[in-house]
Amino acid sequence: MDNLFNKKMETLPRKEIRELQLKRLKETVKKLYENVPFYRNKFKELKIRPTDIKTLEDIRKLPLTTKDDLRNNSPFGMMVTSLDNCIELHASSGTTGIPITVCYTPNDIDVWSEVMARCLSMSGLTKKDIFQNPIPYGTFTGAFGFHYGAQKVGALVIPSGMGQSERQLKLMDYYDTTFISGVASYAMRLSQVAQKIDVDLKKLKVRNGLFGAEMFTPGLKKRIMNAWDMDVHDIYGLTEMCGPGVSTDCDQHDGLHLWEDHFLIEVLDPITLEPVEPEEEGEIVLTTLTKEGMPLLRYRTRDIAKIYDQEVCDCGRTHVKHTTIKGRSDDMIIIRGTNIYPGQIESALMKNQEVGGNWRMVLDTKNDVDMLTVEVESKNQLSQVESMDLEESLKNDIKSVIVFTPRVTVLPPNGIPQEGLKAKRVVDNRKKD
Ligand code: DLL
Repeated sequence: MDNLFNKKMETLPRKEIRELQLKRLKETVKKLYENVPFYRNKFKELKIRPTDIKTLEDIRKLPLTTKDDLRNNSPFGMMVTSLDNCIELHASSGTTGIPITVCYTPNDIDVWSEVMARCLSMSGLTKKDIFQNPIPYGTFTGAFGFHYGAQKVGALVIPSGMGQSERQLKLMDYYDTTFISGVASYAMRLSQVAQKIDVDLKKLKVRNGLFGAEMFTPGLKKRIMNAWDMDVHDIYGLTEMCGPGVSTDCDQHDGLHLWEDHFLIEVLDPITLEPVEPEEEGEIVLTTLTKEGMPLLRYRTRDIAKIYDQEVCDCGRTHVKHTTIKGRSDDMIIIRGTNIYPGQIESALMKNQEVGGNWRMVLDTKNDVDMLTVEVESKNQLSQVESMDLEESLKNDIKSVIVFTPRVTVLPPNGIPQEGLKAKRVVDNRKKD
């Protein structure tokens, strides 16, 4: 209970959470209807008015919002307030080249700092910590979200930015950094660099890490914990909501608490768009409840998870918990009739202690048959025979989760090219008809 940043709100009885959500949902709906032509038109198509929202269940009457809707109204068409009232802009680049742009009012920044402070406190951050933030400071939301939240907790923030892994490790040593943040795969990359330059991570003072921004399986989490000898928490978020700060796992490490006073979660079947049964897996759909700049109704995240049907967690928090994100529905690949999520492959790989930090799936077509090759770095340099043995055993491990046998290629440490901020787990070179 001592790591609650905002005890009143984090332990608010569920009945009161629901009352607050309904009040805020009604306000959000009214604002959007009055100010955003996109939503007004949708309401007209669906023949609904803001006053039709009388209960939380009525949310199902409201239109869904997709990434394409945001792109079609880019950059500022979905805004509720004028840019004069905004003080910061962030964007996610995505794959199509049209960025999703979000502008924040001063209150949006306050709320973002608050939810981040809750996530960081939940992960063990206190004002005594030296907090190193190895994420690029730019239009990506990651660095600023952590920065604002850590300052709100009162920690000393080192805005070390992205890259220059050797420098990051030297700063950790020089300033006795105790807490680090980042993109999940970067923590693993740093540990590989440490091994290369003979830095003993266990001798550093780093004892806590909070990572996210991409698929983060329990297997990878355990890896990072062991490599650094630290406690690791998982943080989820997306630019469209605020950035990082939507949810984080508490010390129970069995699900991420989502801040329901600011975000309303639904889990829908991605095909029928109907709610799934309790504790069934589906797509997370989020509605902002307190956003001023660009509130969104029923935003389809494409992220797959399930929520636990639980009133109060052992940590004392009353906010709903969801499982780690299994993957994005658009990352799911179908090969030889089998649906595969990259997370399934990662879970199989991470069980093997000889596997290093990076891996990817490469798909191509040979004689009109889809082929899957899993490329994986070994932890240490291996002989040819050792590599072949490892390939054989990984083939079997992967086969047990995806039913058919893929090709496996073991590469030396750092053998997989690293581009961009987030790890690219799927390279699809298949012939498209
Ligand atoms: O990645 C915000 C963020 C920064 C979160 C730093 C956590 C830490 P976007 O670039 O808009 O924002 O990407 C959002 O990343 O829809 C998920 O698919 C994925 N994602 C984010 N956090 C997690 C996580 C930031 N903990 C998209 N586990 C989301 C799995 C995650 N996937």
